[in-house]
Amino acid sequence: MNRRQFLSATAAAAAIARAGGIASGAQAAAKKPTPVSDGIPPSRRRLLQLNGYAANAETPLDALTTYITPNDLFFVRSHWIPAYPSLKTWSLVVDGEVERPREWKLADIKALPRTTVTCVLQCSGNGRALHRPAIPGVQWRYGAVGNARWTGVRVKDLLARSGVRAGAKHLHTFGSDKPPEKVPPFHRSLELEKVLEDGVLAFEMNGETLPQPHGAPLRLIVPGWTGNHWMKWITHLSPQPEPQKGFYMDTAYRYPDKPGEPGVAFKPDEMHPVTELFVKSCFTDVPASAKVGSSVSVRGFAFSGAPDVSRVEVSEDQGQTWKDAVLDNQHDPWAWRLFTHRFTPSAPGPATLLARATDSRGAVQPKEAVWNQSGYLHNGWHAAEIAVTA
Ligand SMILES: Nc1nc2c(c(=O)[nH]1)N[C@H]1C(S)=C(S)[C@@H](COP(=O)(O)O)O[C@H]1N2
Ligand SMILES: [Mo]
Repeated sequence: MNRRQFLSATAAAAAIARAGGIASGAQAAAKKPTPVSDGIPPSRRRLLQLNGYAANAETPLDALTTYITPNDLFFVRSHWIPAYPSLKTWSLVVDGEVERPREWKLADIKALPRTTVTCVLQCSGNGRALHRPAIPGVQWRYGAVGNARWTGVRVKDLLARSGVRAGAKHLHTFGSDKPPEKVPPFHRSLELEKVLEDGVLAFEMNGETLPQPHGAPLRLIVPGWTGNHWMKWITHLSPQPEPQKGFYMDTAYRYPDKPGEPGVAFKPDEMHPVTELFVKSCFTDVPASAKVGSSVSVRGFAFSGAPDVSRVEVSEDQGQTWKDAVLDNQHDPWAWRLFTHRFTPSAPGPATLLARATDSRGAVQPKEAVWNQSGYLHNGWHAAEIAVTA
C-alpha cells in the first residue's frame, strides 16, 4: 500500500510545495536557496517519502548527524494536503475563557518579546514500522525526528494580552488545514499548565522564516512532548475548562495506562493522551566495515521527554557489558545530545553495536519497546552492524 521512495531534499520540497498548492507569492519571492554549510554531503541530502498522500517523509539516519537538523532535511508529517494560509488574510484568533478575546496579525505577534528554543520534534508514531505484530499507519522507521532552533513568542506572553480566566485548564488549538469530506478535523488541546510553562508560537526555524510544510506562518512548539501537540498553520487558540473533543483527542494519540502483551488492544478510556517523549538513542554515522585491531568511530543522537540526557552507553557484546559513549558538549533543554563511541574490533565477522540512553530523571532506554496498538514512541535499543575483516 505504501509507496516508499527516496527523494532528493530539493525534489521532496518541490513535491511538498506542489501537493500543498501555490506558495504565497511574498514568501516564494523572499526564499533564497539555503547555503549548505552543515557538512552533510549532497549524496545524503534526501528524504524518504512514505506515502503519496499527504506528504509524509522521514529523514534517513545518515542525514541526522548534526546538532541542528537543516530545514531541507527535516521530516514532514501532515494528515492531509494542507491549504497553506496566505499571509494577507492570515490571523490568529484568541477566544474562550479569556477576559479580552482578540485577533492577531503576524506583525503584532512579532512585536512581542522574542524567544528561541532548541529542541527535538518527534512524531509519536516514529518507529511504528519496528513494532511486532505490525501496526497500520504511516510506517515510520527512525527518521520522523529532528532537532531545530525555533524562534517566536512565548504562549504565556501572547495569552497574557487576553487575560486567561482561572477556570481555563486546556488550550484548544486549530490549524488552517481541512480534511477531505467525512474525515474528522485535526483539532487538538493540551494542558494549559504545560503550554504556559514551555510553549512557544514559532515563526522562524533555524534562523529562516518557518517553511510552509512545517507550519508557516506560525506553529506551536511544545518542548519535550510528541509532535501531535505541535499544531502547524495555527489560526485559533482557545483556553477552555475541558479538553477538546473529537477523533484526534478521544481515539487517536492515546497510550494504554497499563500496556499489555504485544497485540493486546485497549478501549480509549483505558488510555491517556501521549505527551512526553520516551528516552531514546540511535546510531547515525557508522562505518560499513572495519579492521581487527584498528579503531573506528560511531556517532548518534539521544533525547528524552526529560530536559536532558545524562548518559549514552554502547555495548559491543549484545548487551552483556556497556561502555560510556562520549557526549558532545552542545545541549539545550529538550534538545538532543550527540554522542561518539570508539570501537576497536577484536575478531573478524559481523559486529553489532547497541546503544542505550539514560535521561536526567534516571529513565533508561529499554531493550524492547512497549507494543501499543497505535505504535507510539518506539524506543527499543538501536543496533548498528559493522563488517569486520582481519
Ligand atoms: N495543522 C496541523 N498541525 C500538525 C499536523 C497536521 O496534520 N496538521 N501534524 C502534526 C503531527 S502528527 C506532527 S508529528 C507534526 C510534524 O511536524 P513537521 O511536519 O514540521 O515535521 O506536526 C503536527 N502538527
Ligand atoms: Mo505525528
